[in-house]
Amino acid sequence: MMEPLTEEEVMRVLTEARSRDLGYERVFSTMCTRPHPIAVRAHQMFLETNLGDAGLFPGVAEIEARTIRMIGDLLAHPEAVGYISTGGTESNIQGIRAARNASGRRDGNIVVPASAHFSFDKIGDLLHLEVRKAQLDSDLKVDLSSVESQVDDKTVALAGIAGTTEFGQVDPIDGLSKIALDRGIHLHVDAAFGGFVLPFLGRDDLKWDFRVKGVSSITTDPHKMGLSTIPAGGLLFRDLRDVMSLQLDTHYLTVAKQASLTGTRSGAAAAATFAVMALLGRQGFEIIVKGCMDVTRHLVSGAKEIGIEPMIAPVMNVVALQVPKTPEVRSELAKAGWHVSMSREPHRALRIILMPHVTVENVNLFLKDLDRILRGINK
Ligand code: 0PR
Repeated sequence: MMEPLTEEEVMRVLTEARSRDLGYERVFSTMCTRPHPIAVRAHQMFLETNLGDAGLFPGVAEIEARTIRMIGDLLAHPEAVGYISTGGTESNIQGIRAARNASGRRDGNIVVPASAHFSFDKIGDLLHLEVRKAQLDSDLKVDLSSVESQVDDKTVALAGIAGTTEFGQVDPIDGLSKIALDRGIHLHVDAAFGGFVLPFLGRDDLKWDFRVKGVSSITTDPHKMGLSTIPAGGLLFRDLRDVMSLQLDTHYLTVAKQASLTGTRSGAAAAATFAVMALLGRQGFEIIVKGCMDVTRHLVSGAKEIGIEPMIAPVMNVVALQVPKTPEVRSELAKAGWHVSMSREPHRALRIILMPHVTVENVNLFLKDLDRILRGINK
């Protein structure tokens, strides 16, 4: 190992490295943001706690249980059971793993929308499940007849997305629920992004949470729009039975069983999530989400003024702008300091997430640069 450095030298190395990390101001490609200050305080307080051996940390274990109740309440099922995971990937893996375990199959498949996050491909690999992708309709929602045509006796779960990664679209969860109930299969809703947006939009027409009968599990990430610290994911099940299908004996820990994927896991993330949710309450999140939606509408109307249309009218604070030569435009934007991403083919577009750190001022500057770049490209 290397010779020890002085504390000052260590800090110099870290400070230099940190100075090369980007600030969030011009990052329009991320679903993360600066955590709320109270989340940072809570995180620091609970840094050394480990929910993987919860008997040693009953204080933070109780905080996690209260956090799950608050999230359950947001998802219209306060009795829901689950835990604070490391993020959407772990929550999706575990939601589907519970379904697979309950089915008793080792040669099954899952049917997910073509718009599903790539974590579902990891699931196929890890759990030995065939991942069948159902087509999207013209609104970029999953097409129910395509789902139906792919379901068979080996299907262990369906997934629907409430807030797709690339378009912010919400799948017809009630339609998926009907198929799941008819067939007696698990329906997992990936609301990794939408879980902390949709409840605050005041849109009763969007039905996607536990109010929909066939929904068995939901992913919802505090480290995205929940303003918590990384790594904070949420996984909630309607029934305890699903959590039990994930449990293994731990043999020698202070708790006899463990249902989480990771062993050692952060109590800090749970405390941070609790802190933001308790401080902001529903009203606080409504204000934040309204702010993001105002900035989203501002971006879309500004884009229209320079002749650019979104793929769909934004449902939440994710916008896919249709521009010519998308990869070129994206790299020209990067030269001007703007970080945006792209949606996949066949729905290629500039993908922009209007997180709470994105301001109207920066959207205006961005649009100016975008206009200039497009004029150059069209020449
Ligand atoms: N499900 C959905 C719908 C998602 O959008 C994401 C992540 C996940 C699951 C997986 O969540 P974790 O990354 O927490 O495991 N969506 C973002 C994306 O792929 C993740 C992200 C965040 C990427 C910040 C980049 C970044 O800078 O765009």
